[in-house]
Amino acid sequence: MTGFPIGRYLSRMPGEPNQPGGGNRPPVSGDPQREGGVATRTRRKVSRPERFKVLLYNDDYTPMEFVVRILESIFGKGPSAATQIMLQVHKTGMGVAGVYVLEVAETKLAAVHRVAERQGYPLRAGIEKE
Ligand code: TYC
Repeated sequence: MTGFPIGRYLSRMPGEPNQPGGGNRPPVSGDPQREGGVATRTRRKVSRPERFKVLLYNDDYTPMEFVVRILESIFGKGPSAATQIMLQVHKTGMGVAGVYVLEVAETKLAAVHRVAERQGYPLRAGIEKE
């Protein structure tokens, strides 16, 4: 067989087929998490980690080409998307460079400030919960 056997890792409700040692026994009445005294599931939902926007702010001194390069190199945007985001920031004062889990957002924010500072540009960025 080729490919990843994803079906083996899916949790099943009691009474569904393919339970180890189970087959099609009926669920133990009154407790949907149990089958024959064995816990088959501890959570029904996997919570999605919180996400954070990395924002870029406009200023009068940072060159447009530099902002486009940052959007390409740090945020993985293509040339067209990077230009659009840069122009959005230029025209409206702010734009979203990307959305990430907190640790990644913080790392990208630090990278923006590091490269801008190194070039002597006053480019500002921030993080906001989605
Ligand atoms: N306003 C800048 C200029 O005219 C360009 C710019 C765009 C600066 C986006 C910062 O986040 C920014 N050179």
